[in-house]
Amino acid sequence: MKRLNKTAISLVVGCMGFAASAVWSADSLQDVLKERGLSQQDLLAAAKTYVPTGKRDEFVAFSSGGQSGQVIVYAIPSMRILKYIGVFTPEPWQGYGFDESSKKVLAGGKIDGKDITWGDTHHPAISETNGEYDGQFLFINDKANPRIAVIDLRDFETKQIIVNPIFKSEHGGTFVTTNTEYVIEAAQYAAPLENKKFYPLEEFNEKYRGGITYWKFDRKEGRIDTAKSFSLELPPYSQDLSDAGKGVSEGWSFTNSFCSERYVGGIEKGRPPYEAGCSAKDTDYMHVINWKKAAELVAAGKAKKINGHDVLMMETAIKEGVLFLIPEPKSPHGVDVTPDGKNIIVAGKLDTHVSVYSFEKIQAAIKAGKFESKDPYGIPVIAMKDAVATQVSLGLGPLHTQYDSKPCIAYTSLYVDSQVAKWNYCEGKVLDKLSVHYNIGHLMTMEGDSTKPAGKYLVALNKLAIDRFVPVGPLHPQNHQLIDISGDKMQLLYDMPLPLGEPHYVVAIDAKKLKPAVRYKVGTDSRTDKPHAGATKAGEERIVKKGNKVEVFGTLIRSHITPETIEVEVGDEVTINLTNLERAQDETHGFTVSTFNVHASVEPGKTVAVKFKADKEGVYPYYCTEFCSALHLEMQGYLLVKPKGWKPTKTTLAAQNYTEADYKATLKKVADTQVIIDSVVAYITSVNYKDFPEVVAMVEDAFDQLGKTKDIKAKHEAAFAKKDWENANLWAEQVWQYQVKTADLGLRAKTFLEQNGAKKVK
Ligand code: K7E
Ligand code: CUA
Repeated sequence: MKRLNKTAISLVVGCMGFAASAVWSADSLQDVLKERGLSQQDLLAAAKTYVPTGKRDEFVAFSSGGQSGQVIVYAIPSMRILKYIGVFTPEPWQGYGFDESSKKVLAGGKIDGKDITWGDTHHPAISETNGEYDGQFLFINDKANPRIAVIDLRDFETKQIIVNPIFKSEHGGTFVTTNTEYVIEAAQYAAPLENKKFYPLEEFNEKYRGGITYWKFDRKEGRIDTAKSFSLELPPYSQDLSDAGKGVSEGWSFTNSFCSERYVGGIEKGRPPYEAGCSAKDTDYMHVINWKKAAELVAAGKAKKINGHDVLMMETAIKEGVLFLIPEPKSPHGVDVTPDGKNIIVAGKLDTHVSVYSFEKIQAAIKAGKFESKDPYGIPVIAMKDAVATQVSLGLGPLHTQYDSKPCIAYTSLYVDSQVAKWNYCEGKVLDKLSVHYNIGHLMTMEGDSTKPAGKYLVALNKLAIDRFVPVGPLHPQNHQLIDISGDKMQLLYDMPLPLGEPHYVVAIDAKKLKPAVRYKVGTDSRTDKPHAGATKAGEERIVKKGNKVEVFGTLIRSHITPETIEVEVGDEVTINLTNLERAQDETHGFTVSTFNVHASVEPGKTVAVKFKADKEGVYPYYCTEFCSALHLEMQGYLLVKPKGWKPTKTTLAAQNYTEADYKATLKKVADTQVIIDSVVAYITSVNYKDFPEVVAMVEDAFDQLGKTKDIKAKHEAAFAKKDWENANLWAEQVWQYQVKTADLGLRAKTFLEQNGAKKVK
């Protein structure tokens, strides 16, 4: 921040007309401000968010993509979008849902045997170690079709989707326990827990249930272990958000509810709607759960199997003292445990107050057996006065709370007021309010739900954008607003339109904690993290035909696909395995075959398979879909689907007319290019390039490319000896192609070294 502030100050000083150095004269800056109608405040905000080319952001945010079923990755403070991660929904660019391995991941999300190709994602969560973000995994839920996904942050790919075996919808997920032992998922709309079981709404109180699932996360495998996961049966109160205890409250979890009235609306039956009946009472219930003890009870065999899944029934949970309720005012939404785990902050949507619950008081009441009543299911209810430390009136429609790096400081979103309230939960004091645009839902501070919030910035996730952006039709973009929270007063910095919605929650991590890979180990199946059965080494490309099954073992490297012709018979089942042999950073190749609805994104080292039935005779070009090199367009081939029993009548390809002069001209081009390569190599080896791992990788890759010219040189010389000008010329051209790739890499390495202060070595 210090650095940014300094930049900002010098810019402001510059625009005030003092002598300014360098390229931007005071006049021109002044002109720009005037021309664009910008204030000094705007300029300061711009300076705090602008990240110049080549520089990187400080935090990385993972936003729910709402109904898109994806995750949106963006950077803070620039708010530049970095990636969309396909999660519950196919994502064509990444081949997600168009290649075999990713189809399997998506198939994990099938419900009752049917594909569900959208998701209502709400709450992403980053894996934690000792309550701090560790940057290894990301989890996210699907509210509509109760599912959870696991994303590995080594490659930002979705690895697993699992379906909740007993819920029909959910909301209070995903939230992780302190060491990511469990991923919490709470139900939303009550329904019978048994699958495909009908009970009439008249039996709502008896047969409909809510619940919470604790998904066991196996960190070593990087997957949820469904067999070791369990749920807790809960009353048919609409369970809402959850949070895991930390510090003193570790081992416990907290889940809100609304509509604890258990109201069943029905305008068509003359009954007032849900919204009336579900907000009639002054309070709903917070569920307080000792998950550690619940897990022990399940391990001791005290759970009941429902749909093959361990469920700890309410009766057992009550008897064993793992489940309690506390009233909370009125239609609560967010429940957020403070970084030290001592307090739980709850906001009631229809109440101006936030309530600060004390974990210590809750424990004292439980120990003393001090309960004010029992709910209709026999769950002990702790009196609010025995659990609440303080209540603070913040404004209309308080929803969610996040924490600052400064002790006792919290930020709460005020939906109705369209404001963010900054307040002190230890002293119960409001400190500042800032208007946002408009109707804020969640808000998020950097690592703000961990035990070590990083402060600095806050993002307001506004439900409405209304007038903020150039109109794009009745469906507006979402508006994420960046707010500077480093000072006493909050400062609005930036409006980011998000074109994918509706995002509910977002989490942001210090960028330095993320350690994503730049390439895969050659032959990796990225969706299983294991070697791919179709992995192929250079020179071992082949086409294997067994009956009507054709399997291609191919490779990709700039700028060709091997094989370049695939011949099958109509009706054959075709599997094309492709391994990207590149080692250079960002040398991704894409792959598709015309009209067969397959696509693969093959990053360096990855192996991907696409599969389809060649059910129509014809000629289908295939090609690389990523602009990977100068000869990218030539990275092509033909799938020939022949009629059964077809015999060729013509056996030679159309001839070209190359001459000796063509061959000589190509040789000259080769020699000239070699001069460039030699000079680049001379530069690189004259400096300490070995101190730059990025350059070492590029140099290795460059020599790989150049190494291939040896055999090919032998081929053009052999053709030359036979006066076969066509082959002599074409093989010489191929030598040149490898040289071009070598030179390209070499020049990139040279530029990198020059820009990063490489030093001469003797
Ligand atoms: Cu939209 Cu957390 Cu699902 Cu609140 S939730 S706003
Ligand atoms: Cu490979 Cu384009």
